[in-house]
Amino acid sequence: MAKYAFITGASSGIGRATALALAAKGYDLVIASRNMSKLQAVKTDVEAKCSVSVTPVVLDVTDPAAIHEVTKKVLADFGAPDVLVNDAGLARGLESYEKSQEQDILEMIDTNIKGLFLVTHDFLPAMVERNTGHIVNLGSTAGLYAYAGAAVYCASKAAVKTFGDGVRIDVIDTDIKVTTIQPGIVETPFSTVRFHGDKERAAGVYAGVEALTPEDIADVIAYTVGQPRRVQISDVVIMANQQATGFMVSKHPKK
Ligand code: 8X3
Repeated sequence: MAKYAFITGASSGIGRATALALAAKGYDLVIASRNMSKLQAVKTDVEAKCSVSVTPVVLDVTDPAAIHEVTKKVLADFGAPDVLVNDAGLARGLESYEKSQEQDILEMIDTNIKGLFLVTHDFLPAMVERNTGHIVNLGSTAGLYAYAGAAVYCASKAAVKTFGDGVRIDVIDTDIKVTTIQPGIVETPFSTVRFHGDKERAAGVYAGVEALTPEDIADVIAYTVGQPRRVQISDVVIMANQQATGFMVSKHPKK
């Protein structure tokens, strides 16, 4: 097998775009998400454009036993990943914290924090053993700048940022790289998921804003991954042009 990337959250949004971008750079892929039919569609898209091998695997990162089962099989079949993209993540709700739902709080923590930490925990020993590999974690501008109605989401993305900084210290003697990508407003199914399927409300988030595209972020990830051995890009913050801080966007850009 050529170099390969393991990508969580790969069936849509930034994860899907990253699969296409890394395949275009010649990486074989193991793509993971909860939905096999969406993964199969990504595989078809990738294979139409690139001559790489694509292996879809069903994985719910909120289920530690499922993570262990999948990572064990992937390590046995493919060895340590050359690139691990921890993209699976979500926001739920945009209410004041006192009005937020416990289930939403737990789902964000289980996915954005526990899932990402455990996937990394399962792969890292084999990466250290091989003394190579690149971990790319999807944080957010929300992890740098809190905004109203998103205390837990913002805290979870701050955890991703700090986790990456900590792991980078722990692997300082190795050739392993750790990068935290912190995108601002990107037009993906993110807001529809946040609003529990309310597409109209989700569309309102992006109305009147030239949001980033998943491909904008995937290009940056591919650039980060393509650097020479000596270069470790630790963090990348990417905002839309009419954006400042986490959730502040202008819907009245100067003409
Ligand atoms: C998503 C960025 O600003 O839409 O992580 O919450 S924002």
